[in-house]
Amino acid sequence: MSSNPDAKLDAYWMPFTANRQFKQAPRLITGADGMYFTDDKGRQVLDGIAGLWCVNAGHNRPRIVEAIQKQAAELDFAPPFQMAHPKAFELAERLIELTPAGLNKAFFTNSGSEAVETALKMAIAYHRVRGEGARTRLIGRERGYHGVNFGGISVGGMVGNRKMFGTMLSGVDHIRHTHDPARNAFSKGQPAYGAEFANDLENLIALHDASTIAAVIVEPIAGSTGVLIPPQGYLQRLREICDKHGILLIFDEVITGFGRTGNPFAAQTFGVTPDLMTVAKGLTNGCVPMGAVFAKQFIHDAFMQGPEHLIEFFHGYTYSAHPLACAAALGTLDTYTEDGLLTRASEMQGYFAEALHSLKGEPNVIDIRNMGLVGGCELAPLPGEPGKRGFSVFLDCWEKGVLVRTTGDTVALSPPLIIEKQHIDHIIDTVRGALKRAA
Ligand code: PXG
Ligand code: PLP
Repeated sequence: MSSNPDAKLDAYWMPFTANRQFKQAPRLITGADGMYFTDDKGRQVLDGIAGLWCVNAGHNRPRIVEAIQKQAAELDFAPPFQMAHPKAFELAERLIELTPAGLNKAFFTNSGSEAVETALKMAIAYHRVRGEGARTRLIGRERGYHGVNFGGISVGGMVGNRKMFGTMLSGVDHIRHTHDPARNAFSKGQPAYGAEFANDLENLIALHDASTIAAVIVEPIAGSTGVLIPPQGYLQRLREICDKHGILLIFDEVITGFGRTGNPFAAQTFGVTPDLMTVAKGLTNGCVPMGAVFAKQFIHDAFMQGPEHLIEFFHGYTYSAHPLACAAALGTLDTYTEDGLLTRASEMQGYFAEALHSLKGEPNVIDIRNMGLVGGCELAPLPGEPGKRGFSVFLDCWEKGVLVRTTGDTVALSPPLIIEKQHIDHIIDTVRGALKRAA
């Protein structure tokens, strides 16, 4: 550790980490700039996953750094309940210029997980304020990731995130995931087969009755569970079914938001507009924690009744619209706009897709999936040891100077949107070497 070589590793209980393994051979990052991290040994490591799907503009961007520094000296904190500061309004206005038409109210949180809880509560409360208080059920999807709080793990579909934590929210059900390698393996972009998976929602409506269902939440592209791209027509079908039955559609765009798929939001790429949309990560380029929920006007307006001195929505966080986060987000939006980053993935996706799909035929590669600047390369698991081959590829790439993410036995890539062709080549060559060594 460069700053303090004597620092101990005991006290920090690390999140989503194999703590004992990590502490035997720590991987410590001490700096970052552009496409690269610096580690504690002074090595440059190419960032293949935008930190953790969040540093979309690359690291250490001057606009963002300056915005945060200036804000810290000007206004450290302002209470967000019954009070506000100007940048919160400015940010909301700037954001709704980018969101799909109709999503024109912004509610701020501090993370994707909190954005999800907020959206779920908004959905249930929306029905209630309209006199449909029986609509309390929430529908998620298998292999969904919606953060780690109780609502999110309840609608989520990652077994590891659920099995340890009891019974979670009641009244939640799930539609099937759309991963169908038998029909869709090695699809480029949206797979051709599987729109009919959306009809699962009709089955759940037949079972529970629409009058008990508040909302459906899905990621347009499932990121954390291995980059699952929606089949052609699938999201459209979900939208139709929700409309038919008065059910709100929530898109969780925590990963897909802010340029990942070649448009500001995946809703625009896929041409389907949800009623509520959650974001985080790229909102501040990962620099200060922040999330948000975007709501359609009609949802917001349903709350705006009753005496005007009363609070309409009993929800919010001490740090909602924190001044530092707002400043970071404004600096981030400036950077995205100046560098054309919110559409850059559409320019780079062809090259990225070709490079990624060139891994077909390497040892144990059983599927490759891509959209915009997100990609997944799925490996056959080691017999009886799921996840181990993927993890060894992750460690090998790190040793060779490239940071990738593995989820189970899928290698996930989501590089900063400033990526150039030579970086793509470097990432893919490194993964290729690791795959050969993991054979
Ligand atoms: N929704 C989605 C779709 C996400 O991808 C969250 C909510 C929660 O966001 P916060 O900010 O509370 O972490 C996420 C987060 C991975 C990985 O393994 C993915 C996420 C977080 C950490 C790891 O790929 N996504
Ligand atoms: N726990 C206690 C005891 C609190 O007083 C508060 C907020 O005032 C919270 C939790 C919630 O914290 P936050 O608003 O940062 O989510």
